[in-house]
Amino acid sequence: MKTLRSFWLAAVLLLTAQFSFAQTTAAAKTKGPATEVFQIKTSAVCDMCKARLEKALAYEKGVQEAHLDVPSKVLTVSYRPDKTTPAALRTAVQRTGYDADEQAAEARAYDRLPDCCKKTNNVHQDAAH
Ligand SMILES: [Cu+2]
Repeated sequence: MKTLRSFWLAAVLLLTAQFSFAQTTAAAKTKGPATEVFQIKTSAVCDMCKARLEKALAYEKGVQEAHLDVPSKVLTVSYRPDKTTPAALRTAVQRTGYDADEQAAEARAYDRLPDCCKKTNNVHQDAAH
């Protein structure tokens, strides 16, 4: 009888310990490292640019999500500040062939863009566009 009681006591203690352990790990998971959001004004002009930029940013270290709004040309990036910086994200945009805020696109990357995606193309300089 005595052994049975200590067995139950041990079992209860073990269960409580596991329960609190599970709770702390769950809390750590939802908290995690902070994510920051950063916006870059680009020279993107169409949906092809959007796909190209979002894909390029998705492969960047520390980027969790990238979304380009074509009408405003603004690229919104969710990133991990412990893995990357706004400056690195701007460089990634320039390397893809697009202006990033006041900084001009990398010339060679820009040259590789299809004609329709170049900001100097006439169709993009029309007042209508
Ligand atoms: Cu384009």
